[in-house]
Amino acid sequence: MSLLATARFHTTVAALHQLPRDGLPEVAFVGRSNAGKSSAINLLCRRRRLAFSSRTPGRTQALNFFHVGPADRPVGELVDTPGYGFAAVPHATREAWQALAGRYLGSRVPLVGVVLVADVRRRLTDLDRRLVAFVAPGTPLVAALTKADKLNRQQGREALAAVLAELAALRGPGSPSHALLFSVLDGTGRDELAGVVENWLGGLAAGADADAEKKPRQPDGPGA
Ligand SMILES: Nc1nc2c(ncn2[C@@H]2O[C@H](COP(=O)(O)OP(=O)(O)OP(=O)(O)O)[C@@H](O)[C@H]2O)c(=O)[nH]1
Ligand SMILES: [Mg+2]
Repeated sequence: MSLLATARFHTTVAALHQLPRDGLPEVAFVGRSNAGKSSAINLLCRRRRLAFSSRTPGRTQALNFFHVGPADRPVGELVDTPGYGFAAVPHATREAWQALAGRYLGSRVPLVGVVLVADVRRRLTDLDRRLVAFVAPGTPLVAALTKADKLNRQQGREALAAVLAELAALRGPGSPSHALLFSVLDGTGRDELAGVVENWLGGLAAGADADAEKKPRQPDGPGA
């Protein structure tokens, strides 16, 4: 079984002090309200209603954590986050989320990667750019340009190229950034994004080498 197929609900977090303290690597899914974050998590994990997706924007109101890995020994977390940019959310709620998201994305040590989910038809919006600026420079980020089924191939290619260029400019050369087309309707990008997320989480295939220790860092390698 693939690592992501083992995903199950772990916990909901509404304030920073409630964040898990187990140190497991986390991959966060962020993006505008209704962009398709919860749908993307469900497709990656091959589950229908693991993360709740909905036609009602603003449904996800806190950080929802999902464990992956063997049942008795989770090896990582997927984190579904509240969408931003939904006008009907009260101002105070919006401010609270921005404070939570900003501190979470900018300083959370176990955060090993960020999936920015964006509607391919809108590309990146100002709110997405602000979000990208929150992410610590060393944290890798991939933009999943979802609802790719709504565009033809040429339009999709153009959007992808534009977002790749913009991310590179926004984040600078030292910050790993990538983008891909994605669709929950036809499965575009599913395997590529699953590979990226599993790689961030340590590349452990659940079961196979789940008992193996993580390789120690090269003593004289970068970051030693
Ligand atoms: N056509 C199409 N629709 C999609 C795709 N992904 C998501 N949707 C639809 O977009 C709507 C919103 O999806 P969600 O996954 O709930 O979006 P979200 O980003 O989690 O939204 P919030 O939790 O409110 O921030 C739903 O009606 C989904 O069915 C896609 O790839 N293609
Ligand atoms: Mg959601």
